[in-house]
Amino acid sequence: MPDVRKITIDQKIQEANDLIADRIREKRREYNIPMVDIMGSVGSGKTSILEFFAQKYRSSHKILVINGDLATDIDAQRIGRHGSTCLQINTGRGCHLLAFQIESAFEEIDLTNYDFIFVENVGNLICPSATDVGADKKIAVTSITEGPYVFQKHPITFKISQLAVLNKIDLAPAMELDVDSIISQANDLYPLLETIPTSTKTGTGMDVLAKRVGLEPK
Ligand SMILES: Nc1nc2c(ncn2[C@@H]2O[C@H](COP(=O)(O)OP(=O)(O)O)[C@@H](O)[C@H]2O)c(=O)[nH]1
Ligand SMILES: [Mg+2]
Repeated sequence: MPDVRKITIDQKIQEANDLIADRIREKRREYNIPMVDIMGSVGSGKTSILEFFAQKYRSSHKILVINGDLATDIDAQRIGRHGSTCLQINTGRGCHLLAFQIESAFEEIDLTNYDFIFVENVGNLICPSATDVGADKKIAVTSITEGPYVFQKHPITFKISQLAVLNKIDLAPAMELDVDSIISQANDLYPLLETIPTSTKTGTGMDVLAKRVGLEPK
């Protein structure tokens, strides 16, 4: 009889990650700082949303952004210009952030200086959904320029998200797409998920989004 053993490394790595994610949540509870993990394809508007918030809430909130990117610090630089602190994590080939990277980022800063943390995860709508980075909420951002099928094609991502964003609605006429019908399609597919239509260019929906993520005006 051959000695064949199945070693579930993936599960162990996942368990180790989840322990760190719980530790992150515990630490944030101590400091009373909410944290939101923003997922979405490259170009959907994640950084633009964070720039909008950094600018709008710069005098009322102390926002920390942790940016995941394969190789550059372009997004951190963009957001940093609006006054938020940004910590850049380059993942190389890693298609999503891991909890230990967030925990290491926390070691670089004094958490008492912040009252809200955003994580901009690595740009894609698949891998980040599988990993807990210790946030309170995961938000899935898609945009009208990605076409009408994104909600259908990413069931896991939208099922595990607490909130979804359909960004770039100002471009709906150019895309010949109807925002209401995409939103109602999303509502039919994921009845428990709220999908907020936004445009970072016109500001449409951005106040609703801020409220839902917990960035209340102080
Ligand atoms: N027309 C339009 N362009 C947008 C909107 N939001 C972002 N963009 C543009 O889309 C491009 C990608 O946005 P970015 O925030 O870098 O996306 P990310 O890769 O998800 O972080 C940039 O050129 C933005 O100016 C929007 O609501 N409307
Ligand atoms: Mg970005």
